[in-house]
Amino acid sequence: MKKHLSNKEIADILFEMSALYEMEGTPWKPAAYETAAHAVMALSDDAYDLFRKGGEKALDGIDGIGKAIAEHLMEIFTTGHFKEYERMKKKMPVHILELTSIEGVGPKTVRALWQKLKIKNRRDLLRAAKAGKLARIPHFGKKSQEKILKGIEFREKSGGRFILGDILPEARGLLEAVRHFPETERAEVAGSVRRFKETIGDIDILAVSKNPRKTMERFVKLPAVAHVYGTGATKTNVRLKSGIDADFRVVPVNSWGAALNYFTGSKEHNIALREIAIKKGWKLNEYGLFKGKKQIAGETEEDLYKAFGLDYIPPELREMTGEIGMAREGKLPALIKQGDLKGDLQVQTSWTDGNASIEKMAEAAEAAGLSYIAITDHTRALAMTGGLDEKGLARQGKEIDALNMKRKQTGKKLVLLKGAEVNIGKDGSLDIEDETLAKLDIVGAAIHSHFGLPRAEQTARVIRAMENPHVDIIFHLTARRINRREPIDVNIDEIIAAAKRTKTILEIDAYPNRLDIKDEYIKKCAEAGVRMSIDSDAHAPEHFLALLFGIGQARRGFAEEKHIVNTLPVAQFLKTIKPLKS
Ligand code: DGT
Ligand code: CA
Ligand code: CA
Ligand code: ZN
Repeated sequence: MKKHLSNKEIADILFEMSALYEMEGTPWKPAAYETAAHAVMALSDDAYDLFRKGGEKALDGIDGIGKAIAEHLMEIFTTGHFKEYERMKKKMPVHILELTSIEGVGPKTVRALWQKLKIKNRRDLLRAAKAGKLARIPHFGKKSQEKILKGIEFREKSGGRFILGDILPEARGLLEAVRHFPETERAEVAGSVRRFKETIGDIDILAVSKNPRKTMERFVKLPAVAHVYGTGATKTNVRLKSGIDADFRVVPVNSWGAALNYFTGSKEHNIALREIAIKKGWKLNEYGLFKGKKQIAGETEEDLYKAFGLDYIPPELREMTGEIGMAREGKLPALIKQGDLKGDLQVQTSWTDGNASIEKMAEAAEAAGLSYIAITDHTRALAMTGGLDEKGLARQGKEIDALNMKRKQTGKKLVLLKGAEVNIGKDGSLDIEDETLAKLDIVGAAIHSHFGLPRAEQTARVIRAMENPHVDIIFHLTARRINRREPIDVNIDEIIAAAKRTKTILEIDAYPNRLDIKDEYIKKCAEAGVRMSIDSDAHAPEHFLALLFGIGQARRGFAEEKHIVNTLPVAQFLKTIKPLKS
């Protein structure tokens, strides 16, 4: 192992450690390593640099990294070894993260696959599943075998695209590095990352430089760069250590706006703009907007849109879903912005499958700038998470009351609301009695099983849950996991009509591999006047950061502040939400 690992490489090792400990059934450590991995992913600085400048103290000081793990990081940075990791990997020499990225494969399965069938990676697993060998594994039936086959197929179909949540920290890290080069005059991330698309093919970065050649030299030497495909005075293509490719371009200052616009895309949006130019007898390319030889716009994106007689179109809307017509008529929505959320309506704690206490989650949410959160642990039917029954919810309610009192007395602002993530059964029934639901501040209902029901049955199932007068929100409606599990099949127009009739909120789950409901459905909800919420679905204190992706997705869905209920302050929110259903 090298001493100087990138944040992504460190995080991967920590994720592997978490899985390895889980295989061994070690208590606590899996959660601690997972939290630490997320913490490293969320860092804006290189962990190695932090260590070089601030020693072990700087590592220990990172939120989410405890003393023991800080010592292990120091071991890597000073010796190039992580003895405990190496010992465990020797016993289990398999591609853990590649295998666990398949739906239906957890750490315990990875261990059984290795011990019984010597399966090391996805290819081995595919071969074994096709040959029907998985049935040899304890507790494995035909059904699990089929599920794994489906998971692998789905994974391969997604064609190597990366989840935005896994990429954004790295893209922003690269951007920061480029901005710090002394020759850089300006720099920006372009492409699908700037449009906040849910999956990313490659990262595109643009810069203006006083010395393009020098800038390129510095870029290829960045620690995140693993391989250089090609480099020239204006364009460099590399593969990053995380496995994604990046395109880096240096453009002339007069062309900045035109280049940023061109390389932000989408391609379809670009083509539409170019057609407007042609109709007017102009020419648009990545160097500018030209009338004959004369550049008439393109120094900034703003002047470019203005020259076309269009309002400025935010990157998230540039997908040819009506944005150009709206910009022409001055009818673009005033999109919800980062920072507009005041509450979070879906938070899990160590009462079920979250990894932190209610109090810890409250602290983290307050630090993230929120002023209320609903505690929505899982319910009875999700026995594997320790789902709460009526008595459990009552006990939790008492703890929340006590915590709110204590927080108030100590001058803490954030308010805790009582809630639950109630499970929707196969027939649309709920696993908690109405009497208990009536006592909660907020009830979310969600699907966690029977993903394969036919459309009519699946749609009726969700609608039945919405018809329960206590259900305020449907959490992650389609239950998809991006790159992992297909969404359930529902008739979205019927669901939206029912949400409007029953005054049920539809959630935008901000967790980066859910983003559920997706942009297209958000737009339909906004048009139909169905209210939405943006929730983190946090299972750990650092997960509140995910709200960023929910807001990005909401913007892609043309949503404004008024469409999202948890932009309201808590008193107004509570006053609004209950009468909705009565
Ligand atoms: P990705 O990387 O697949 O997630 O998606 P993008 O949108 O980042 O696409 P990428 O990286 O291939 O190209 C970046 C932008 O460059 C793209 O959004 C629009 C522009 N672009 C690329 N190829 C073409 C093209 O053939 N025609 C036009 N008009 N624009 C293009
Ligand atoms: Ca791209
Ligand atoms: Ca590209
Ligand atoms: Zn959960």
